[in-house]
Amino acid sequence: MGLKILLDGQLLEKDNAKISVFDHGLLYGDGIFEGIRAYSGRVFRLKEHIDRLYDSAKVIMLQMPVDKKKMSDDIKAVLRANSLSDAYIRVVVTRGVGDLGLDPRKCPKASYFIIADKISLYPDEFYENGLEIATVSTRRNIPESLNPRVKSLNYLNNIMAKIEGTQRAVPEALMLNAQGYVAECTGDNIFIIRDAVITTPPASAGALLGVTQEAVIELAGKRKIEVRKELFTRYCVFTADECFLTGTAAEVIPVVALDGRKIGSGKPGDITLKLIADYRKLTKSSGEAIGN
Ligand code: PXG
Repeated sequence: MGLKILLDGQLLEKDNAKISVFDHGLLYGDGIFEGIRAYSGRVFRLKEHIDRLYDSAKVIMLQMPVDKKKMSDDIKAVLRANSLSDAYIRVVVTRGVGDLGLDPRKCPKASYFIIADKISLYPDEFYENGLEIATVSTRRNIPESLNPRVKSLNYLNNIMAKIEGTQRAVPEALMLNAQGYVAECTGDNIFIIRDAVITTPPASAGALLGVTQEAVIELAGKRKIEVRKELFTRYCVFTADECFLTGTAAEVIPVVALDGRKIGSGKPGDITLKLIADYRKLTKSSGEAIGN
């Protein structure tokens, strides 16, 4: 028995879960998605992911095919159908089938599918030794064109940056906004720490408002560490004491160098290590039960 995918409300074997070549999600990247994780039979921050998905839909004027409750129930149903308690979940909503023109009015019904699979984790050494990252020349989309807060199916901006990062042999690439301020990485938010104050760019810098980012801000607050959401430049990353990235897949991961400049001691910092531990505890002790 293979992996079961939920497509438009129906559970199907992976090989039978297919969408049309006329789907505008494929033809134009017209759609939205979420990447969510389940830990020990519980979906982490499900409400936050669902809210972000429906906010993305609203911004691109996509009529959601189901309501939030049904979407949440379907996510849990896919996990149960595949007997997964620790998983990576991908929720995709496309504009649906239309004609070859751009006009979304020709797509009468949005499609959605949910994939839940085993999570492929980053190697342990990334967490123990930290990452070396590089700034790439591809700038993050300007919010006036396509707001990076919308988690749209059009990820070419990030993919172009990822390609540059790969050419430079780094596991993550740092993206600046059009003004030259630090925005985020291709699939992760960035934090820096200097003199025990944590700073992360606001979404208005041209970043996705990360669910992990928000969780880490809460955890830092519990430790009474000051957190600021402020614009900063590469200079501030070079001269930081510590740096780390956050994302659903990566969780909290230390960064020890940017563009050949060692950050702080060149090793994962103390506050970063504490937040990694706090985040791991949080993922194991919270979340919405999948049920059985
Ligand atoms: N910024 C961007 C551009 C993202 O795509 C994050 C930040 C982190 O957000 P969350 O809510 O997950 O803390 C993301 C995450 C991957 C991958 O393979 C990551 C994302 C999407 C697709 C793939 O690392 N999104």
